[in-house]
Amino acid sequence: MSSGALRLWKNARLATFATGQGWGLVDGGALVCAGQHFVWAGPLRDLQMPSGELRAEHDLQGALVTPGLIDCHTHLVYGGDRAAEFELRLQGARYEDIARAGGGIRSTVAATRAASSAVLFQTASARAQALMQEGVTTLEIKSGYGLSAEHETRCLAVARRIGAELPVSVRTTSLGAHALPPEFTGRADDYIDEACTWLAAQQSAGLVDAVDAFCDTIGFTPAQTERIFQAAQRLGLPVKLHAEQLSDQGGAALAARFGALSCDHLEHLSAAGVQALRASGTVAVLLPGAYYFLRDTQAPPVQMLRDAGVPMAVATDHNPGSSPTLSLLLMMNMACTLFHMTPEEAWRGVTVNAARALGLPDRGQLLPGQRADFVVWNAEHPREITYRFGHNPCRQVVQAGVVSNFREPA
Ligand code: DI6
Ligand code: FE
Repeated sequence: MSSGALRLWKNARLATFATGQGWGLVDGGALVCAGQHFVWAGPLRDLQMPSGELRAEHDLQGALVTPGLIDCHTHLVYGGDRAAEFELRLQGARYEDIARAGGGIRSTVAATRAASSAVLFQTASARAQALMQEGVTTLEIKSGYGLSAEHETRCLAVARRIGAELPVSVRTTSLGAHALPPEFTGRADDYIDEACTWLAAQQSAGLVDAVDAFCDTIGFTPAQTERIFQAAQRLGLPVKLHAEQLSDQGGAALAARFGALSCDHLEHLSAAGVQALRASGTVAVLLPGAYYFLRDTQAPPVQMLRDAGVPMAVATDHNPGSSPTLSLLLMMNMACTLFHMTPEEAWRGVTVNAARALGLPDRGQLLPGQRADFVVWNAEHPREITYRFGHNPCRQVVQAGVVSNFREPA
């Protein structure tokens, strides 16, 4: 455990999300950080101050503190927007039909390739900051709008730069198998062959933490997805999957065979798919923003996932086509209203289970040894934060033991 200068936050109402303890509420709580980690998280009255210089002491006067929020599924780096496509959909055009006609993801690919890296960084970091204003301290960012060796690498480098320059942890995911780029029309297998070859260079440049694919009728087949997964597995990279969003392709069972960290979307997940996720310990990442914005009517099978004990996470899926939201707090409310998750499930979905979906066991709970990522709220109980919507009660964010933003109490 790191020692040295200590920082103390006292008189907090902690929601620790310790395993098996519900909210894990602790009144009169204290947090002590040494460097980037907690050395104490629990009742102030039980605190035995570790040795070391006490550099700062904050009295939170009873305010609620939770773990920092984790947005475990975003596509933050892209050029342009799809507001015109939204209008077309409102007039009756279907998302899949727009995609098949060369719009959709492909139109964002054209705008992304045309944008300079400076513009991609500036727009993506503004989006990251919007998420951080609500208490996000860890963020996953996928590529997938470059779809060539050069442009995928550029997008992953922009994602890495966000983690280097802003007070947020970034995990990068390579999503070359997001859509078929126009130069490969009619040659999806050739494209997959090529995309598999990019991973080693991305990995040696330190640009990739996991590999993802879009397995669906407008994406790639299970056989093509499997080839991407085999390439990832050869490099020792963990996999995730956009699975059963628009149709049931058996993607969850395929991903489970590869020990996937997560399967995401899952509106069309079957009972067999649920059992496959259970057996492999894969996290189900639910994305109410895309369900809402595409005006989907089939919700993911939350009760089956709950009954099977599959851990559930919740994320924004921020992207220009199907989920242009920048509010993880709103997604927590929607996970409850649209998917019938409980407020506590929604909270675990953006803390401890989101951490698991990223393969990060060092965060998501307020416990000694965890990273000192936490949020001070203008609220008395975490359930209030899932109840209101379009409201941001985030007062203060601490990331890796350092105060990273401050807002006066409302
Ligand atoms: N599913 C999604 O919801 C995003 N990607 C995917 O595979 C949407 C991407 C887009 O429409 O731009
Ligand atoms: Fe997505």
